[in-house]
Amino acid sequence: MYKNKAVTQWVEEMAKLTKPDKIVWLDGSDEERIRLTQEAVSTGEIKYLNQEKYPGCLFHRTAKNDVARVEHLTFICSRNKEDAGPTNNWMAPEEAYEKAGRIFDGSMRGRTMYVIPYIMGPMGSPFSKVGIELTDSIYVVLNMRIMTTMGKAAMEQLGDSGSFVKGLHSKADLNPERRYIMHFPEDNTIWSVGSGYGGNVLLGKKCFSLRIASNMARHEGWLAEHMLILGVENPQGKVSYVAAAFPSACGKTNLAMLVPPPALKGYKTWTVGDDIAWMRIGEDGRLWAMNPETGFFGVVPGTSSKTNPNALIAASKNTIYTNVLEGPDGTIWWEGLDQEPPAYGIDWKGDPWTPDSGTVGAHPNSRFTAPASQCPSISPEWRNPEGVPITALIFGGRRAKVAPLVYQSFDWQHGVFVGATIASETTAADTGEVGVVRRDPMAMLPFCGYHMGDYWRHWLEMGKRIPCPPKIFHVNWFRTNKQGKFLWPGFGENLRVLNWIISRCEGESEAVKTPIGYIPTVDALNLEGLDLPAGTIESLLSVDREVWKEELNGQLPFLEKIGDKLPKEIMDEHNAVLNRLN
Ligand code: GTP
Ligand code: SPV
Ligand code: MN
Repeated sequence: MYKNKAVTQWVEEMAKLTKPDKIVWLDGSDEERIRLTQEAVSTGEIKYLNQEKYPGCLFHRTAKNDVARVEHLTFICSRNKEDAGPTNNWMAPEEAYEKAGRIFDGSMRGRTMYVIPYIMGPMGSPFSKVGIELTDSIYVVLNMRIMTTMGKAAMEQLGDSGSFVKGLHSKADLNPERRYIMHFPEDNTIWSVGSGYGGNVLLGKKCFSLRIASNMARHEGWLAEHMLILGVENPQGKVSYVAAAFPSACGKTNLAMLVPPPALKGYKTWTVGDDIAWMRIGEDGRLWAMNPETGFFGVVPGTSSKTNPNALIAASKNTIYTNVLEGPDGTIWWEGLDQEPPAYGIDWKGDPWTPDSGTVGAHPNSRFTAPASQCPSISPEWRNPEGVPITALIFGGRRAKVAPLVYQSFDWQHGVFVGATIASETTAADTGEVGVVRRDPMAMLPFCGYHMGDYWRHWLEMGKRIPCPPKIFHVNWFRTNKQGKFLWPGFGENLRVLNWIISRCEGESEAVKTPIGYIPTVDALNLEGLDLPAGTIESLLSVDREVWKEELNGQLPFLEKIGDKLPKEIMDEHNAVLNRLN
């Protein structure tokens, strides 16, 4: 079946390096899934959850020093350092191959190497791309089965072409001192070693679909973005699609699965994707977005029947749970679930836990891997090979102060500036410190595989090439009051903001022009049935001139860091806001 010469040669070469006991080529069949699951269960790598309560669900705990992406160990290994830019770690390709190669050398001894051919994007779509991941982890195989179209279908799509992304992964000894996530954009190659955590090892996701794909997109004239894709159907049955970029653990999955509040009668929402969007200019001159993944690798804590019922249903069967609290009798629990915690359990570290332990049971970055097809709100268009046409692009972040609930940019160039300067408080999705405000342009700081200045230039050029570009907005669900409580109820109620955004694109709703952009008038937002304390909406929509001047000042060190490649247009927009404020 696997006659592809380029693939076999490369697999042989990698096997020579890693020295597995055997090589297993995966076909993606159910028989194969069952066999591998049983094998991983027999070694203790994964556990079956209570099959009556959670049919088809599995549980896995990663090493306690291996529970999130590791930005400080992630490298872009372009030939020229300049091409990785000032926001990425860089290593010369020869040095990187050598350094990681030493860890890969013999790392699969006594283990099996699994060959996972996979497609990012719908099978047969001209926009889909093939990758092959070699791994010594069954956990990775089982996750890739959910997150991508893998096996025979992918080899068929590849045919005898040599055009595929080469991904090599080994857990090696899971030593954080010997852990690297290396990207070689000029070779379409990813080498990941020493980790077993999703974002570091499911190579189709961030490594391929963002870091490598952003490089391809730049040269081929499209966009690979850290964006959810959502359709909003109005009571007349018209569906408008938005794509939104928020930094990791800042609400993409939640917005993608939004359930309309009862007060907004007749509205429906349709999930197309929750993390990644590949976007191209369509024949009709609009921007079309496609979700390259087939599953959700979602944050578990905070997921409840109140916040995200669709995620709970999507993850109720055939799902892999990683680093949640393990309760008695094959049950699980996490912080924020609307169910009492068990009287005792085993926490994410593998230690005994009770509700009185004073520590969290589930890691804040514990994750579910669930098939997208199981989501009740999954869009009928989610596998459309062309994708869906985008009406609005939305940027956002976690800002306790400063940013209003929503504002609209004046035009594409201003919108690119808004995206380029988004800032957010850091979360548990990376191993670094949590809660520090950092600039995270387009929510791509950890995922842009090339120079940030060139990336902004690419965005600016795309704007000139799209005949009917989407309008660009900014949202912030996380503004707090003096007591530190969220002012906006968020979750399903965010539809009220989306409706304003969509009607702005249709030229229908009211806004006030402010120095930072268009902000809704209080009456333009439909707040029917929402019981907010007096003055809340005014605070949410307020822009403090002095605070914004500070914000602009705070952008300068980051903009300076971009150096010579900082597009003049970005600085022009920065100065224009400053002038409007003065
Ligand atoms: P990644 O998978 O890391 O890219 O994260 P994500 O952007 O998909 O974030 P996700 O939707 O998983 O949300 C992360 C956290 O933000 C969860 O704890 C949510 O409960 C919380 N959150 C999401 N939406 C809202 C909102 O509208 N308001 C508030 N207050 N919290 C929210
Ligand atoms: C993110 O951190 O943005 C994620 C999770 O979606 S990971 O796959 O770890 O990157
Ligand atoms: Mn993400």
